[in-house]
Amino acid sequence: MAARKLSDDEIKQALPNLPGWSVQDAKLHREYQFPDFAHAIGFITTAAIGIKNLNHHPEWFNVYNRVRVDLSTHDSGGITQKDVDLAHLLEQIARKLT
Ligand code: H2B
Repeated sequence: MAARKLSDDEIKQALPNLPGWSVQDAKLHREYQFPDFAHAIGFITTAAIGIKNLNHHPEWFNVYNRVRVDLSTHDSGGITQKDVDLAHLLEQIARKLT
């Protein structure tokens, strides 16, 4: 069964714990900037292991040292707790690389 879509209030409550994240086009959004390309790719490959375990996948776009991330749950048509959990996972990994 698809995860439950979070309400606007629930999303508003989650955002203060995710500095740098916002809602853009009904997705959790953040842009990371790393020291260089190797760190950006390091972020993507390190995160891939956790993403595989969560079985929840980001939309992301890399240009040189930047990675733009957009999270939503396609099966549910919006933002769910899975997206919030994935955002926290990405934060933990990015913190070590920025
Ligand atoms: N990732 C995202 N972002 N949204 C989904 O709805 C989704 C996913 N669905 N990863 C998962 C895989 C689903 O297809 C499997 C069957 O759990």
